[in-house]
Amino acid sequence: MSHEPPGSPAARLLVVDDEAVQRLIVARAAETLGIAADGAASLAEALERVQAIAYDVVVLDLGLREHDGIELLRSLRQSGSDAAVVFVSGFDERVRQAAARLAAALGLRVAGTLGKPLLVDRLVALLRALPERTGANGAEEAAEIDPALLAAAIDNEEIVCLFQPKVALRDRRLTGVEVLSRWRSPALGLVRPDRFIPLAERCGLIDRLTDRIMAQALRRFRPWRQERPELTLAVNLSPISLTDLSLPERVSAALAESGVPPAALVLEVTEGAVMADYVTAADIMTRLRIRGVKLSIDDFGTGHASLLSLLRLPFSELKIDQSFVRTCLNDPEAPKIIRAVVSLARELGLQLVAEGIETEPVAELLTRLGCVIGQGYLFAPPLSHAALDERLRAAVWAEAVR
Ligand code: G
Ligand code: G
Ligand code: MN
Repeated sequence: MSHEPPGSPAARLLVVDDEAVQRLIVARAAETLGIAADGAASLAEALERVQAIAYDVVVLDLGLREHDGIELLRSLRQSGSDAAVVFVSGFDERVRQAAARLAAALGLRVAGTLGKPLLVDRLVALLRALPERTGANGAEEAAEIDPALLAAAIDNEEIVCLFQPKVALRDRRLTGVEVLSRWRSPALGLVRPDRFIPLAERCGLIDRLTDRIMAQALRRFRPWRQERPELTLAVNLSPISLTDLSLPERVSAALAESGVPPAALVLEVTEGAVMADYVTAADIMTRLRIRGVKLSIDDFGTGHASLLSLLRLPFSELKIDQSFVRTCLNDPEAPKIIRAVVSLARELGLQLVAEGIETEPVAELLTRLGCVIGQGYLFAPPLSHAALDERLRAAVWAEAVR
């Protein structure tokens, strides 16, 4: 319980609990692992400490007097902390799970949850297996790429389209593909979209990039569609694109150029993109729909959109986010949420896609819950056009995925 900065590189833990005995139990457990432990008896004390010291672990009692402990999560995040969080609570498992989800949503690492009375062995096990560091709030991000390099790459077609299959869960039939782009840079190697898309957005290159990706994807897609008229092509849109009133014309031009019918194209947009400038987004989306293009809500359940505002827009598809899919076997809440989304989609006539399916048991549960279409590593990762071509031509799809 000292105020000195850590004298050694050993891990440092903060236990926040209003009961002195609990603080002592946690501190003793930590010390057996060589982890230095500080204690805070109140939220105020904890806030002061996390601003001063970069903790590796915070063990947080959710039932602090007059406070809910959740406030501390926000402060941790704001202070740039990279601490892993362990929740302790006498509340039921649902409350602990909700807190854990909140922390994860805030970008904090969750090490686990513990009930009361505290089982020291469980705590020690959690502390031994702390989740990997993400790098303090992304502060250790890779160096900024020169925008001129990206601009040249766009013109030189260094940005390539990969295609991830969407399949009907019942018979594993291919129903469409989603375009996920990659930058194959001679200078930088393979660059992932989470690195170059935000850069393109900041540097005013995103429209050019989107046009190029769309043109390339449509060109690749055309022969597949001619062979299999039921297939759709999904392209992700940047939120910036939903502020550009010329988007519908640009999309129509790309479609006309490629000879792909508008109904084969699905544009995926996230909740956040829609809510940033709702009126403009609604304008653009309505005009896209009038032109026959389909719209999909991507990463559904992760944004902060008002459900009503979202569902009044002319969407044709809803993609339930990977986070619900991945946890559906372990998190007792997830199947309930999925079932509710299934019935919502059904009522509104939206096609429902479950993303991030990695295992057969997950696919089976989702099918049972009423999901019709799935996407994920179980079926296929994002594939090059040549690889997809091969599998389509060989007609091995349905057998290969089982
Ligand atoms: O496939 P991957 O893990 O690398 O994709 C990471 C993120 O980048 C995803 O959120 C995906 O939607 C986004 N993304 C991938 N390709 C594109 C693209 O061509 N345009 C836009 N706007 N986003 C993309
Ligand atoms: O944000 P969006 O849903 O467009 O992006 C999909 C992202 O998910 C891409 O980065 C893609 O590479 C990734 N992805 C696709 N299938 C799986 C999967 O089964 N598991 C995981 N972890 N990621 C996946
Ligand atoms: Mn997507």
